[in-house]
This record gives sequence, C-alpha cells and structure tokens, in this order.
Amino acid sequence: MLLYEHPLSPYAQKVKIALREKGVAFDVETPQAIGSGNSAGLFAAASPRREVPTLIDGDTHVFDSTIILEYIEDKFPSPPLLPRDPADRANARMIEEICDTLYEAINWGLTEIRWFKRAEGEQAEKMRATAARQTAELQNWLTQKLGPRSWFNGDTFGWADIAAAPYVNRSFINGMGTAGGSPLALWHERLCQRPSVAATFAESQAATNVLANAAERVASGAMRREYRDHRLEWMMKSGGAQIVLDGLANNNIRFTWPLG
Ligand SMILES: N[C@@H](CCC(=O)N[C@@H](CS)C(=O)NCC(=O)O)C(=O)O
Repeated sequence: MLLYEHPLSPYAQKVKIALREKGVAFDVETPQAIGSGNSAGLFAAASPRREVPTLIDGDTHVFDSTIILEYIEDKFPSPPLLPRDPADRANARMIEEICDTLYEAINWGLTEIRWFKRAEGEQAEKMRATAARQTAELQNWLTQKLGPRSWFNGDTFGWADIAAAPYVNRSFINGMGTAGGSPLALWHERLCQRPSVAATFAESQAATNVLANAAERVASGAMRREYRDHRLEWMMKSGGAQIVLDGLANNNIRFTWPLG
C-alpha cells in the first residue's frame, strides 16, 4: 500500500495511526508540489482535490481520511477500530465530523497566522484570542463526550480517539491544551503512550522545520494555500475577511476543484 501524505497533515495522521493499529505495512510519499494545487501524476489522478491523505492499494485509489479509515476497517476488520454498539458508533462518527471540520479549521488558522504570517501585531493577537476561545469551547464539548471513560471510543482505544488525536495534540503543542490533570489532558497523556500514535506524532514533530520558510514560499508563488470550506469559514468568522481578499488579490490562496 502506498499512502500519499504529509507528516503535518492531521488527516494523514489519522490514517497512519489506523494502519499502525491494524499492523498493516505501508509506504509513504509526499506528493510533489503539494500545497500549490499543481500536483500531477498518479496522486493527482487519484485525488481530484489534490489533497492528502490518498491511499493507493493496487487498483483501488481512495481519497479523504474518513473514507480511507472506512476502507481500512472494511479490508482489515481485526482489530476493529469502530465500537460495536450503534450509539457508540454514532458517537465516534460525530466526534470525527466535528474534529475534521470545525476543530481542524482553528488549528489551520493558527498556522496561517504564525507560520504563513497572514496577520501580525494586534490583528494576530485578536485572532489568536478568538481561536483560543473557540478551542476551549470544542475541548469542553469533547470533555463531555469523554465523560468518566478512558477513551472516546469506549472501554478501549479506537476510531473516536484516532479522530480526535491530531487536533487535540496540536492544541497542546500550541499551548492551547486543557489544564494538567484535566480529563482531556489525562486522555492526551494516555494517547501519547500508544506506539501507533507516538510514532505518528514523532514524524509530525520532525517535519515542523518545513514551516520555517512558509511565508517565503507563499510569497515566491511556490505555494498557493487552499482556502476550502471550513477553513475559509474560519477566516471569515474570526477576523480574517481582509486576509482572504488580500490572498485572492495576490493570487496566493486558492479554492477547491472544480473551478469552472
Ligand atoms: N477532507 C479531507 C481533507 C484533506 C486535506 O485538507 N488535506 C490537506 C492537508 S492537511 C491537503 O492535502 N491540502 C492540499 C494543499 O494544500 O495543496 C480528508 O479528510 O482527508
């Protein structure tokens, strides 16, 4: 199996954790020109949105982390990652939906500000404060979902934990975690102990140096950032409407296929 990925992509991290939990061997490759919208070859053919993760399994090409997780679960049912109980399954899927859309957009927005330097000074401070409030609200929601249990998935680690892992971990790295000893912080500690997760987070951490020249790569035209669905909404609702307009004027942001 070949997984097109980027170590910093939370969506790719979900897939790598799942494959490692299943004990499935896989190769990884970061597509050439990822981040520009101009990727070509097998990756572009398999992923019309030009997004990672994308899984190549022989003639089967699957894009989108949720669909890939489902494919992995169907193809390698043991050990199961989704819980058995219908209510728990729905719960896992709701956690994944919120984390992939609304939670991810906040982390992404913080990256746009810090590394891509979309905002500086007072505006950056205000947007960061907004992101911190939004993060706290989502973490409160997640804490209620966790309740007294050790894992979001139920008694054992599974799908719902994988779904929350990259996003909550990013918050802790960004200094937007919950207080030490809180249920979510204790879950995060347990999470980081799992070999599948530890390996995946270590790869992500090792790749953070690619962000060092992020703003220059946007300025040079090497990158045109994809402002899609929830990410675009985050910018608009969190004080970044002018950032979107400037990015369009400077041609360093793009929307998603098909463009017409
Ligand atoms: N819904 C997709 C989202 C995937 C996605 O947005 N991936 C980003 C990386 S985090 C990407 O590949 N963007 C392409 C680009 O920026 O050029 C999923 O769950 O896999």
